[in-house]
Amino acid sequence: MARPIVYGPAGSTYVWSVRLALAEKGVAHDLIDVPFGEQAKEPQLSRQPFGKVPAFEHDGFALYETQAIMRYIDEGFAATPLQPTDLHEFARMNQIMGIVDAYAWSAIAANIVFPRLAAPRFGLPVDEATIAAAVPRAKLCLAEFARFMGEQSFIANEQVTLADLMVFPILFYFARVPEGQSPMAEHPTLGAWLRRMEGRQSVNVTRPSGV
Ligand SMILES: N[C@@H](CCC(=O)N[C@@H](CS)C(=O)NCC(=O)O)C(=O)O
Repeated sequence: MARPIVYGPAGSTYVWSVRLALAEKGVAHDLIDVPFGEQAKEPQLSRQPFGKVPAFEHDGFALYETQAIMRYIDEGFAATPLQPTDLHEFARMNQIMGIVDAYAWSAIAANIVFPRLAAPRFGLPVDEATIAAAVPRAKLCLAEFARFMGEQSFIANEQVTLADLMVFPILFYFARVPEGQSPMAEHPTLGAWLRRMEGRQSVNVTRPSGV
C-alpha cells in the first residue's frame, strides 16, 4: 500500500491536524509543501479547487476537507480508534470539530495567530483591529472547549479523539501569542491538556520546524 501524501505547509493548523491523525495511527506519510501564497494556484488548485490546504492522496484516491481526511485515516488504518463508540462522546467530538471549523479557526488562527505571528514574517502589516475584534470569540471557544473537557483527560472523553487533533494546533499557536496568555490562564485544564498533548509522540514527529 502506498504512503499517503499530504499537500500543504507543515505550519498550517489544518495540515497539522491531518498529520497528527496519521501519526496517531502510526502511518508514515509524505508531506509535499505548498508554500504560503501558492494554495490558490496550480497545482494545488487541481487538488483543492477552493484554494486551501490541505489536500490528501492515498492509493490514487484524492480527498480534501480536513474532517473528511481525518475520518478516512481513522477508518482506513488499524491502530487505536480516534472516534469514540459511545454515542454522546461521538456527538461531542463531532460538535467540537464543527466548532473548530465554524468559529475557532477563523477567530483564533486566521484573525489572531496569523496576523500576530505569520504576517510580519511575510512582510505584511499587523492588523491590530482584526486581532482585537476576534478576542471575544476566541475566549468563547476556549470556554466551550474547557466546559466540554471538564475533568476528563481529553476534550471529548478519556482518550485522544479527532477533536483533540483539530483543537491542538490552534491552541498550540494561541498559547504563543500575547492575546492567548490570559484566556489560556483562565482555563488551567486547557493548559494541562496542551502540555499533555505536547508530550505525545504524534506531536513530536509532526511539529513544524521553528515553532
Ligand atoms: N474547509 C477546509 C479549510 C482549510 C483551510 O482553511 N486552510 C487554510 C490553512 S490552515 C488555508 O488554506 N488558508 C488559505 C486561504 O484561506 O487562502 C478544510 O477543512 O480543509
